[in-house]
Amino acid sequence: MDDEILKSLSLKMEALNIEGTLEGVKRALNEGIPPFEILKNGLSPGMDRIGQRFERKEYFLSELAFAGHIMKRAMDLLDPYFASSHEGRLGRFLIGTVQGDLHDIGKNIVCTMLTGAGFEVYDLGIDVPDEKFLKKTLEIQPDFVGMSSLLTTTMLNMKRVIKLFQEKGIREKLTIFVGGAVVTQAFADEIGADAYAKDALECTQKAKDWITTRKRNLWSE
Ligand code: B1M
Repeated sequence: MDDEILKSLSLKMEALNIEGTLEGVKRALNEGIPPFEILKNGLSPGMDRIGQRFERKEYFLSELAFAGHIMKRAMDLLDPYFASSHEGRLGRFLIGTVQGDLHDIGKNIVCTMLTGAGFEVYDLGIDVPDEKFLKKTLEIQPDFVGMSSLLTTTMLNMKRVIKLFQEKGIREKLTIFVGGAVVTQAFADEIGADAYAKDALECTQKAKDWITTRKRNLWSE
């Protein structure tokens, strides 16, 4: 039954049927399907197929943009569920989408889930220049810096930011997370990030694990 509801939701999303998608999300919530399941097995597969149709030139940029709009409206329905737990302040997490990249839906979900889990999140938004990551890092001294990238053309900008932190002598004070559709564990290792997360749930879980095992503020050392 859940599978059917989620399959139907993904097809509504793929067809860019905004009313059907929002109704599908509400129906899934009413049926008690966990919000992250709705995202992972309903909305995201629909988005993936939209991307594939874009590659096959069946959809164009206007459709991609509309898909982004539908997804944001769907997330308005899911966000309250992600933000519902309060575990206190776990640590400070600075995050942004790297320079040249305008995709923010996944990054925003990561922000919502981290906030819901009890992290203090500072979101720099999209198309964030390296210097802006550095400036805010020096200002707020976060435990974590997270970078998101969805384009093969922008993923290497993550490496540049890490290099900048190294040059300024603050790399070791930070736990650096990277993620986004094109990023892999191998790439994270290659550029010297501390952690890769495939989705918002894994990012939140890994950040929690990290903070509970480390238990100290590296900026005060
Ligand atoms: Co774009 N786009 N897009 N797009 N777009 C992709 C990414 C693409 C894969 C589509 C395709 O061709 N199949 C392709 C990239 C190919 C590549 O580089 N390998 C692509 C392209 C080519 C482009 C343009 C270049 C198109 C053009 O202009 N010709 C252009 C680039 C603009 C730019 O950024 N400079 C472009 C533009 C756009 C829109 C602006 C129209 C719109 C984005 C709207 C917005 O974000 N506000 C858009 C959309 C909607 C997509 C697709 C269809 C959907 C992205 C999305 O929101 N997914 C996408 C295809 C796809 O990804 N399947 C595509 C849903 C979201 C929940 O998933 O963002 O992956 P995701 O986030 C996940 C995880 O990745 C992870 O957690 C999230 C969920 O739990 N995660 C992290 C994300 N960040 C993390 C950070 C972490 C940890 C985990 O730690 C810090």
